[in-house]
Amino acid sequence: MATYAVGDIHGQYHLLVALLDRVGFDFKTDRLISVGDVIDRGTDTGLLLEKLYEGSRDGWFSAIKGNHEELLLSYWREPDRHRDNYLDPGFGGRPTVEALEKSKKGKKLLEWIEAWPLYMETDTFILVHASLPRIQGSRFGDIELCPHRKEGATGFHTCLWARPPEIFPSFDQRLVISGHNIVSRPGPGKEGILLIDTGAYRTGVLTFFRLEDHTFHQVQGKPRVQS
Ligand SMILES: [Mn+2]
Repeated sequence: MATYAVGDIHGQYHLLVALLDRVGFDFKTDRLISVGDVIDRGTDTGLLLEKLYEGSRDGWFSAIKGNHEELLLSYWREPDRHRDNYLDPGFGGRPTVEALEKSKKGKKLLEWIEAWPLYMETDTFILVHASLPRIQGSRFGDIELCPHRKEGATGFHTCLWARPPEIFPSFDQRLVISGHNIVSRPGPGKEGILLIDTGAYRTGVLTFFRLEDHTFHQVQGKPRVQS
């Protein structure tokens, strides 16, 4: 039995399938946790979401939210307000919207994504898409702050949008595992933070980190993105 954290997938279904195969993933006993940004950019976002939704019902898949999931949900609630940002080709929301509109399960998939938490924790790890908040010493711990921490007028959530140098380790010595900030080699970008997003949608490299033995597993292929 193994638990894998996977970096930002961004619709690269074929890379995920190849990597699950490479590690010999056992769908009965192994677990896969996404650090967010499952959707957008990739042409196969719809297929990916349907498979992972089944995976969550079967118990082998779970995910935390990324900034792309947050903006999708904002767009769904207030399309006029968020259309330009979400559907901007640089952000890549269009294939997700098209897939959800086409899918019979569209509404179910959205409700499922809405239920993804902002972070997950174990005795030794904390998974958060971008970063834990910087504040410490309040009556909340750093993790408890995550759902509450908003920045300024933009409303951007630190846990989902933070960029270096504004990324912070846990204050309780647990290892933080994050995506969002692309690295060419996965590993500790800064003490106490493990960055595992290898930019699959543009590099074709998707990365798993196995929690039990701290090993990295990768596959390289051709990215499939909407042109
Ligand atoms: Mn991100």
